[in-house]
Parts: sequence; C-alpha cells; structure tokens
Amino acid sequence: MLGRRCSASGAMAGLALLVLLLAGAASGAAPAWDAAGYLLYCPCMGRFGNQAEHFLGALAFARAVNRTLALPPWIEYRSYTNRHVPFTEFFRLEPLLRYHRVLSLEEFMEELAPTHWPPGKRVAYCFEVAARRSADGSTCPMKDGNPFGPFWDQFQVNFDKSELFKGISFSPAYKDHWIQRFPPSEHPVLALPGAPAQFPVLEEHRPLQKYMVWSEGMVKKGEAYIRSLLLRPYVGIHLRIGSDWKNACNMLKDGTAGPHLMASPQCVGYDWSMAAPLTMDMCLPGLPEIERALRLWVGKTDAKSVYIATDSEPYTAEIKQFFQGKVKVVTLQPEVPQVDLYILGQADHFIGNCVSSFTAFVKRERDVHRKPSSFFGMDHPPRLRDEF
Ligand SMILES: Nc1nc2c(ncn2[C@@H]2O[C@H](COP(=O)(O)OP(=O)(O)O)[C@@H](O)[C@H]2O)c(=O)[nH]1
Ligand SMILES: *[C@@H]1O[C@H](CO)[C@@H](O)[C@H](O)[C@H]1NC(C)=O
Ligand SMILES: [Mg+2]
Repeated sequence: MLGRRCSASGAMAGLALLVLLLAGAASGAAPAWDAAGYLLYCPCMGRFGNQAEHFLGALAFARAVNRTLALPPWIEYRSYTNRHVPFTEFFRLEPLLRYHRVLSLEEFMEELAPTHWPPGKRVAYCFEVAARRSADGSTCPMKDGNPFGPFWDQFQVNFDKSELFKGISFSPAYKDHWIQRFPPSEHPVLALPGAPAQFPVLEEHRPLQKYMVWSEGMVKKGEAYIRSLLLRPYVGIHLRIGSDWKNACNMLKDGTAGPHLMASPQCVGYDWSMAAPLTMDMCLPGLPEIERALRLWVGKTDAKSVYIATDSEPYTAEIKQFFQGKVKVVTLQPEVPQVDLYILGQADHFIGNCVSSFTAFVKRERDVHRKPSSFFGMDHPPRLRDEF
C-alpha cells in the first residue's frame, strides 16, 4: 500500500516536471549556452549513406572533445537545387541525448547564434592544406561550390575569419590536443567545412548506430507500407546496380582496389591484412548471383514475400519468375530513400551490397537489433569486433 502511494507521488512529480518542461518549450525559452562550446559541420561528402557514417564519427568526436554537437540537416541532391532535410525529420532527438549533448543546427541558429555567434564573429576551422587548396589559397573553403555554399546559405551564414590547423586528426585519440589547441573559452564555436570523421565509419563507432532511432513519422510511414504491401516472413534486398555504381565496381576489374573499397570493411573485415577478397559479385551482383542468394534465403526463412530496394531497375519480372508466383515480389521505389532503409531494416532477412554505405546503414541498424543480414557474394559475413 505504502509502495503504491510512493510510486503514485513519484508519478506526480514526474508529471509536474513534464508540465514545467512543456511550459518552457511553449514559452520558447532559448536553450542555455554551453560553456564547453559547440561543434558545427557540413555533411558535405556523399549522399545519405556517407553522411550517416560521417555523422557517427562526428558524434563520437563531439563527445570526445566535450562540445555540444549541432545536428546538421541532411543534404539531398535534386536536379536543380539541394533539399536540406532537418535531422529530426528522420531521427529522434532523445536517444542521441542519452549519448551526448546535441541540438539541431536550426535551433542553434535561431536561438543561440543571434547572441553568441553573430555575424562578424563567425570563425571557420580547417586543415592548412584545405585552406591552401581553396579558391583564395588562404582561407577555409567553407562555401566553395556545391554543396558547401548552399548549405551555409540556408542559414545566411558567412565566415569572417579562418583558423588553420595541422598535425592533428579527428581521431578521438587527439581529444586533448583539440581542447588545448582550441579551448572553448577562446573558441566557443568550431565550424568545419566537413565532418570531423572518417569514411567509412571506424569499427569502434559502428555501435553508435543504436542512438539513431527513426522518427515517429518515419515509423508510421514505414510500418504502413509493410502492413499493406508485404507478407511475413519477408526477405529485403538492396540492389545497388545503377550506372555510377558500375563505374565504381570496375575498379575491381583492374585489380587496383584491393579488398577495401568504400564501405566494404563491413563485410571483408576492417583489418586490411586479414581481409577477405572483394569479388565482383559482392560489388555488382548479376542476375545469376541475385537468384542464387534469393533462393537460399527465401528457402531458409520460408519467406512469403521479397522486398526490392534499388537505385536502378528492380528486376521485378525476373525475380517473380525465379519463384513462379509462389512469393510476392514488391518494390516501391519511394521518393524518399529513407523509406527503403526503414523497410529493409525491418525485414526477416536482409541481403545487402557489401560496398555500399546505403546497405551499411541497414546492416548496422539490424546488428543493433540482432537481426540477420548477409551480402550478395557472401552468405555468412564474419562478426565484427565491435558487434553490439
Ligand atoms: N530509394 C533508394 N535509393 C537508393 C537505393 N540505393 C541507392 N540509392 C540512392 O543512391 C544514394 C547512394 O549514395 P549513398 O547513400 O552514399 O550510398 P553508396 O553510394 O551506396 O555508398 C542513396 O543515398 C540514395 O539516394 C535504394 O535501394 N533505394
Ligand atoms: C563537459 O561539458 C559539460 C557541459 O558544459 C560540463 O558540465 C562538464 O563539466 C564538461 N566535462 C569536462 C570533463 O570538462
Ligand atoms: Mg555514395
């Protein structure tokens, strides 16, 4: 009885706190300024898969140097102009806050920049070599070309000054160097031309994927498609076979690539000297390999349907024929590629493309939830050292 009363009053206190928080949000209270400083960057390399890998590295770096991370919008390349998608349109804020202090770049610009980072005080930070290669040869190339210029222009940001550095890297091992070189008291806002991270994502940063949780809107949309189109169990496949990809995979033919090409450490292993060979079927599976892998996993999982995500033609007719109408074959080719990512993430089995960072997003998310994945050309990928 007593216990019940205690938990009831606990719930009341919780409710009171919630009301206070909501009141704060409703009155538009600006977030408190963080004396430990901020980290801003443009996700200026590659499309979503690359941006997501860079994000995980940037998140780890922000925590290592103890600066609040401004979550940049995602950059989507459209034929005429880029579309900037707020970070939180795809992912929730709360899970990230369990790992480190973050806020959206939009909120930083609206609430904090007017007083703490006003025009005239905006410093760019970059490697000396990057400044030497820039348009004027001496300042950070923050806005040189696309997507750099349009990214900062969406916030009407220009940079007034450059701080150059060298002999230092974004590896968390350098965190003390960063804090000494740029103490937050003198350098409150570190704005970088690109992500403070490597591509592909470091093995030790892969588990940070668990803090990237789909937004409510994405879950609703994705679940509605799964319910209306698919029958469980279903196998999801990623066919990365478009023309840009064919060119990339051709590097394997002349033997210059080695086992590490783009995201391939996810399947051949991160240790270059022990890596499994990277074959053409792993990079650019043809129809025979697609058929082989699908037959294997549809058989093993007793799948009732197959979901095809692709950057090119979905081969729906051919794949239907493999199973002679016994398996439902579905493709959406959604306007928003993240819908494909969501549906692949929820599949009963996933077959991905070893070299693709679009696949890599799905693979990491499935690893977090201990869902099985394989790759074309490799049915049983080895477990990675930091598997979740
Ligand atoms: N909708 C959809 N888009 C895809 C698919 N595969 C590739 N794309 C598009 O092509 C881009 C590929 O770039 P990126 O995400 O960096 O991955 P990567 O080039 O495969 O490493 C994606 O971001 C999508 O815009 C797919 O299966 N479905
Ligand atoms: C990191 O930053 C937070 C927020 O400003 C501060 O409270 C904390 O003391 C800092 N930690 C270290 C180790 O400096
Ligand atoms: Mg790419």
